[in-house]
Amino acid sequence: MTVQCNALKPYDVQAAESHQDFALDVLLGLSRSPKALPSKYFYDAEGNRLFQKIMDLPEYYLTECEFEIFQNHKDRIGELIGSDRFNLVELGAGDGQKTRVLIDHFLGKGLDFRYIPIDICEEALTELLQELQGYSPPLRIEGLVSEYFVGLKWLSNQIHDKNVVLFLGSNIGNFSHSEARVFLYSLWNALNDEDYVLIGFDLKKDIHRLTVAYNDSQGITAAFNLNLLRRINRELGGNFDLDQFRYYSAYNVYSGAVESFLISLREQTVYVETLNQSFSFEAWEPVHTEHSHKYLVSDIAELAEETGYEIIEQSYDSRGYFVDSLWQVRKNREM
Ligand code: AVI
Repeated sequence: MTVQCNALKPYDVQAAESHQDFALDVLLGLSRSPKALPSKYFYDAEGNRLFQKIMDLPEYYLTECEFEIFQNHKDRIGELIGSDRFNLVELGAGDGQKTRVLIDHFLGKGLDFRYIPIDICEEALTELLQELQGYSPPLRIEGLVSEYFVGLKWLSNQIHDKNVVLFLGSNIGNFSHSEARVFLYSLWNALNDEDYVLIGFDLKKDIHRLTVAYNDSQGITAAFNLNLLRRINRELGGNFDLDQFRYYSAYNVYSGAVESFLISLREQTVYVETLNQSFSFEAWEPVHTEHSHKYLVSDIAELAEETGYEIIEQSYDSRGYFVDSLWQVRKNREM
């Protein structure tokens, strides 16, 4: 097994850069009105641990839906992807649990591939690589600690290989519609004609089901959001008092997203040492932390068409809550 974390640049360089990016994004996010912090910073080691717990919650249906889809449609997905040698690239791999259903199946069918998980969280990726070490037949694997867009740079160098890119678990939902378009078009640019992309979309559904999924009874989702303030305290020398903020989330029918916030419970000032800056909060002032967009089937068709892909297959779970959509890159030809 080759374990190659951070093939693009030495880790300390990238770590220093991402620390600076974090500081800058916190400065920008807390200086603007309304205040907002990017959800990509949820995923430090503790955030990742909390997200694993969210995926096991009974209310958070998304994970079990995608498991069911892979169990029931792995044959078809394997057949469509074909028998040529390929790179199985996973953007935002996390703990890779669901992907293992596909990996096991592909290995069992004798498909010739190497697995390249890419994730922003080094701890999660290291754990995943360790867990996959004992595979028999051996799995060829190379991990990359990076953000999606750095991952795309790596992909754009794989010009002689067939690539199959996994973007699962409704990660696409954390982009706005315009960000999703830019991301998918950048992915298209980095890929070769006829490469595949498998994307997990959470579909629009009963609003109660959506609301409950992001307001679990154990308060794990609240802790997941509040951990972002704890991360600012630890990494940037902030003095947020977590008891003075409350998690709030609701589905917005106009934006089609579950929108999450941390609300300041009183008038307060927070100092962040690395930024040498104080930020004032009014009582009940919200800080936007995340949007989780939900899709109509027609939105998916439009998105594929606009960004240069052909939809090959849509695989649904039995409740019709979630779809894994297999797309193929189309270049240099009329569709
Ligand atoms: C990672 N992402 C798809 C999750 C979502 O559903 O938006 C993150 C999450 N936020 C709260 N619960 C789960």
